[in-house]
Amino acid sequence: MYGNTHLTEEEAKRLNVTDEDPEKLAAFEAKIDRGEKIEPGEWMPKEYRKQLLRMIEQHAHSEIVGALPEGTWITRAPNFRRKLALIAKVQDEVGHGQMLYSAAETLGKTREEMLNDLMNGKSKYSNVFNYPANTWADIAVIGFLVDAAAIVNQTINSKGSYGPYCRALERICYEEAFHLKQGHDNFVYLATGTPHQRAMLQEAMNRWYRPLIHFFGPPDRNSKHSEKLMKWKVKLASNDAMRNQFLDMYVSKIQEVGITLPDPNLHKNADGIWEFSDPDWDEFKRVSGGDGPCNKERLEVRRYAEMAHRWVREALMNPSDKYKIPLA
Ligand code: BYC
Repeated sequence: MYGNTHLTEEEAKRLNVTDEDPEKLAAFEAKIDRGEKIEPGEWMPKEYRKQLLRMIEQHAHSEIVGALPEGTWITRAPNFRRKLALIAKVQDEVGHGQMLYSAAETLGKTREEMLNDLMNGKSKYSNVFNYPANTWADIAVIGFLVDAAAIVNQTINSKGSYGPYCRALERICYEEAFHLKQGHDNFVYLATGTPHQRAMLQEAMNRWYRPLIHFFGPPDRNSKHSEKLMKWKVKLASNDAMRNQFLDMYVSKIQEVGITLPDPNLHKNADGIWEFSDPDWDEFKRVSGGDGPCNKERLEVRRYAEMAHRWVREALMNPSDKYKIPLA
């Protein structure tokens, strides 16, 4: 055993904690085992901090980049009510990014450093936001199913071990529940609409099916970080378990309105586990590694926003005469 922890020497090596103080490590593990939260400023293993930061930062980037595909449809929403709902949703997503950047900052990296790493391609964000939103039906699929997938992931992980992340996730899930409802309403409206609307929705569903399967990360056998993250209760279910829960909850809701999924092998086996064809994990690697259909465009928009709005940040951070509006 490693010190008085529950870890074998072998496990301690895999978790990358062999240079940590075994007493402190044992107390940290006991706290997590009791279901208590770790709070900023408390002792934590370096690897826990590193993994948490990576995951929360990626999540924060996903929220603000994720606002872009839907954001492009605000000016083209088909009517006033849809436009209002979409504006509110996109604004929420950016707010989620802010909450998550604040949670990540408690781990010692500044917001500026995180945004720089997003723009220079060093940090990842969710694969799904590197696909185009070609038609209004894409907005229905994103609002209903990307948000549903996110809720599955976030509801599970909101019971995790790091206080600031869990509190942010609880608040995010509360708002995502509204996003899902408006997405579902839009999805059902198109599915039960004219033949053209149904065809448009089916075409969008066909394009989003694989990115949605990818959303939960690589299969467990290829997941690099799951062992550590699950050991420390940052992730409370594996990638495959979350993907399975999503399929369990949503395949029937898609099919009940007459929309099909483009995989003839998608079915639930006798053990209650969903099986599907190989969803092309090479595509997942390419897209999450920077070479998807919209990666360049997404990062260019972020860089432009950073440049065009620099003066606002400067005015807020360093109020000086330069930005004062002369009173008449
Ligand atoms: N996309 O070891 P693994 C939203 C990477 S936004 C890209 O299994 P882990 C919304 C992974 O980073 C909410 N990359 O990783 C917003 C790792 O690469 P690195 C989005 C992915 O961390 C606007 C490698 O693959 N949700 O809802 O144990 C509008 C190996 O993976 C992805 C989140 O961000 C991916 N999908 O588990 C609408 C959830 N998956 O870092 C909606 C927070 C994996 O070694 N994140 N990779 O280079 C998580 O829960 C976990 O990070 C994951 C992956 C389950 C995604």
